Amino acid sequence: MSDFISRAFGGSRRPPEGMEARIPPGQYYEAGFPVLTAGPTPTVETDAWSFAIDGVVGQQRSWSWEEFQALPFEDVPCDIHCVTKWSKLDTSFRGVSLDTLLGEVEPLGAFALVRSYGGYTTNLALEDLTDGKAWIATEHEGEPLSRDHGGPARLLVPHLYFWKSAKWVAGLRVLDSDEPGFWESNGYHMHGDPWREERYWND
Ligand SMILES: Nc1nc2c(c(=O)[nH]1)N[C@H]1C(S)=C(S)[C@@H](COP(=O)(O)O)O[C@H]1N2
Ligand SMILES: [Mo]
Repeated sequence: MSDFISRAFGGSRRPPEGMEARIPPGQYYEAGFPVLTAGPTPTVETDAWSFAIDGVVGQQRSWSWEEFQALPFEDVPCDIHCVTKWSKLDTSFRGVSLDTLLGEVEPLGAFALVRSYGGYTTNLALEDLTDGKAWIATEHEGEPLSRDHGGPARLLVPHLYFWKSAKWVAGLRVLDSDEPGFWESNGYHMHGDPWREERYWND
């Protein structure tokens, strides 16, 4: 009966047939695109936006919006997984690979603390940001990224829980050691692999 009701209202939490294996343990299928933001949604105009890499690097660098547009963009088809248990399959973004950006600064440390306009931070190992695993995305499904979803630009790291994909991204600092960001200081896992259910500190 409850299954009938959820189907009747289009709210089935079951993935379409054949896609079950793409839902990590403990997650459910979400057809929409929920918005999850801790705190207010910042307004970031493209002419005031820049992306900067500093910290332990050979040379620090920043890109204005205009400079960023001249970089090579890639289409990124992907599945995304939020720690609040929804997974969205077969979505797509367009952005610049972190390989391109980090390739211009000569990183000397193995970790990064990513920062956003508005103050959000999250930490990642550089090995989770390189080799075609992470992008600075400015489009979602062919449209400019909406403000709610982090526009004008967000980090996209589809292989980790989506809290690592910082919205309204402003830059990253390369570090010698792994330092917790906002959620990681509040009980969430330092790494966040959805296939290993790395949700909280002791997972
Ligand atoms: N700047 C910023 N980035 C953020 C967050 C946030 O609160 N602020 N929330 C994170 C969390 S917990 C998730 S699940 C995703 C949600 O992205 P969405 O709102 O586009 O679905 O953004 C992540 N990036
Ligand atoms: Mo999340």
